[in-house]
Amino acid sequence: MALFDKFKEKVSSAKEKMSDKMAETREKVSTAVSNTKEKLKFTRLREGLTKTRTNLVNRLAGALLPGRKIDEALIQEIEEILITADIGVKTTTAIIASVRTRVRKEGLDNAAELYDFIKQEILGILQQGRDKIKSMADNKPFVIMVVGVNGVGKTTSIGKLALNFKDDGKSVLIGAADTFRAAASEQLEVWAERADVPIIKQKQGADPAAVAFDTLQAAIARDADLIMIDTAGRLHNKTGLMAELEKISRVMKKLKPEAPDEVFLVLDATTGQNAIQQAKEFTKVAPVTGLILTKLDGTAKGGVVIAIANEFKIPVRYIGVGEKIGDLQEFDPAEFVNALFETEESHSNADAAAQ
Ligand SMILES: Nc1nc2c(ncn2[C@@H]2O[C@H](COP(=O)(O)OP(=O)(O)OP(=O)(O)O)[C@@H](O)[C@H]2O)c(=O)[nH]1
Ligand SMILES: [Mg+2]
Repeated sequence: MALFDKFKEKVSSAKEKMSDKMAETREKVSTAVSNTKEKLKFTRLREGLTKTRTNLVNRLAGALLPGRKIDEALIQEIEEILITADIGVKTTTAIIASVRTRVRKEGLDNAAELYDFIKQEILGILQQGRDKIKSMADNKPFVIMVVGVNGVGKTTSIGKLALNFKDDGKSVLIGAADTFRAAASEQLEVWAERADVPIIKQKQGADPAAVAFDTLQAAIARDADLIMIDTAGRLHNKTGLMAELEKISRVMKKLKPEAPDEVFLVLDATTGQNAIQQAKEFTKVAPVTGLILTKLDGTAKGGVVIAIANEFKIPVRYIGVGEKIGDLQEFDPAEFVNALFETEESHSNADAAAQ
């Protein structure tokens, strides 16, 4: 009996050791998977920003050569690079003013020393307004309404976001409140299928506010974490369409007084300064709480993200770096700046500056 008990003890201690080992391995695998995911995400971002890097960062690196003297001609050259990279006159003027102050105060004379300074200035701009980001916790169902002009990427972004949220373990419902354009809800349905999330829709021409109401009602009944409402593309000067957005919000408030919790304005980065104009007009008439910048992969005008963050103090929440479902990334200012500035030139400049 005693022998049997000893044997049992041995087996159970071996089992415990094995399960400890398995837990350890599982943890190692999950850390490795999440590290790989992070690396892949960064690589996609880096690739997506290639054209903007060529247009902005490589030109900056070319001007801020180690040993080059800091003089008026250099400062004007930097100014021109920033403006032509779609950072906008207002934001460029602010960056140049900081550059001048720094040069004067610290008596800098080596151009390479400005490279890192400009990178930090840009990071500071991108970090503005981020303390206003609302938490989704204890706020079920969180209501996100997505607005913007035609073709900027509203529907596509909702599809990609649905997958992001689902991957985070959230239950999502999407509402096809673009009842205006033919085939709009079918397009959203394809995305919903890809992300494997339910969609609430009505026939073309139905009242968008009724679709939004149904979606929120279904989310409450199903105890869903969040809903996203797709809306028809509209111009800020079309009063009927703008009133429609207001009506969607008003109707949803009957079910959840604080709805919509977020209004995301989608802007197409390839339109450069036009995107700034759209943001100006939309923020006048709609309570925009966050921005989604799409199509950064196809453009050298990615500098517009910096201009928009500076002018509107509304946080950029997501950026689109490709057409695939995984290509909408949560915007992280530090990651964005690192991906943008990571060039061969930047390393040689930093090395030279350190010497
Ligand atoms: N390359 C690239 N293409 C994108 C991105 N986001 C959206 N697109 C493309 O932009 C086009 C328009 O996207 P939609 O999502 O239909 O735009 P929308 O704002 O819903 O358009 P309307 O409903 O007509 O107002 C599609 O061909 C998308 O594939 C992106 O980040 N990168
Ligand atoms: Mg659409």
